[in-house]
Amino acid sequence: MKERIEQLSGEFAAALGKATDAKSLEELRIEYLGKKGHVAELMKGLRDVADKKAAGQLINSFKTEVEAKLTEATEALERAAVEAQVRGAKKYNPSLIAERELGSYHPITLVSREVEAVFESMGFTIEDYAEIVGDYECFEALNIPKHHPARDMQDTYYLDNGQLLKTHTSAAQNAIMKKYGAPLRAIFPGRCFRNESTDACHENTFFQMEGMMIGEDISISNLIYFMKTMLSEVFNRDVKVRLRPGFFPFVEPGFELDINCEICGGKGCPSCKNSGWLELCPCGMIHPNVLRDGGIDIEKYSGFAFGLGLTRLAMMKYGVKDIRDFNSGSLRALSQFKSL
Ligand code: FA5
Repeated sequence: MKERIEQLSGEFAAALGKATDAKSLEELRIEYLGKKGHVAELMKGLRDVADKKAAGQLINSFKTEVEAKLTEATEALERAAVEAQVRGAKKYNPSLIAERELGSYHPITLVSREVEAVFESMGFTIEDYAEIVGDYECFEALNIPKHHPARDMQDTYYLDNGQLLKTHTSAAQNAIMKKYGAPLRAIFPGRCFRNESTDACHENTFFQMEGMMIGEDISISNLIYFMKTMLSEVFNRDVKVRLRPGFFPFVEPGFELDINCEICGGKGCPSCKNSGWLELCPCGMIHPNVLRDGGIDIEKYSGFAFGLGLTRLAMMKYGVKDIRDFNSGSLRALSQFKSL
């Protein structure tokens, strides 16, 4: 009996090695485990054996081994079939586990993190702030009283309760001054909204990053130093910028910091409205009224603030010609930032 089982075991192993599909595995199962199969034939042979118990144990362990190996081979075949189907799947099949593509960060997130790292290394904290704010935070606390003509520069979307979608990250200045007092160094990135027509460099929903530094003896030189450091770190080289006077009721003096258009190299194109320059980061020394409203002692402290156009910075850094691509949701465009 023992010799016969050893012989069958060898034959089974050889046949299993050759069985490459479900049909041949099934044939093998019938040949060994079927009603008239080898195991049944061994059982019949028990009649003629003296030590029935030992022989029965041998037959059982052979049967268990055959069953286990057949199950293992069947499962391996099924797994291979599913994997092949997933790889070459043409039709939707809810039972298949689809291969998942890795996502990627949005370019605004990438550029925001870079700027955050630069300012963090210079001792700035990063603050988060609401997108829905009150008229006071967005305008009045920034020295823009009701009916002031400067309100015309930033039309927005109003809610029934009188609140509004913030037009600029400056809307957080007052709350942050009240939260920390002086001295302070903080940046606060955020989404802004404006009710205006869109074009290659204007969106109705875009990102800014506000920065504020308040302390004793803070001057325009500090402001220029921080702006230059941030831009050269983000672009990894010196970039051409120009500083010109700019009017914002919440700073005095105020400046417009423009960047040479990286899309056309300064020749003029739709991305820079054919001027060769793109308004990127208005800034200035914080107006005493704004400091006072924020609870800062204006006899002791002064400070600067800037409002970096993050979405425009991403345009310049990555050479994106049309700002509207960022909100397009087009994976074809956005997946290009995967490797950055
Ligand atoms: C402001 O929003 C001021 N709060 C900035 C500021 C902060 C000035 C602190 C002084 C001190 P402005 O409206 O220019 O300013 O917008 C700032 C930047 O945001 C622009 O230079 C531009 O880069 C970006 N920006 C403004 N409007 C849009 C828009 N519609 N689409 C995309 N980017 C915009």
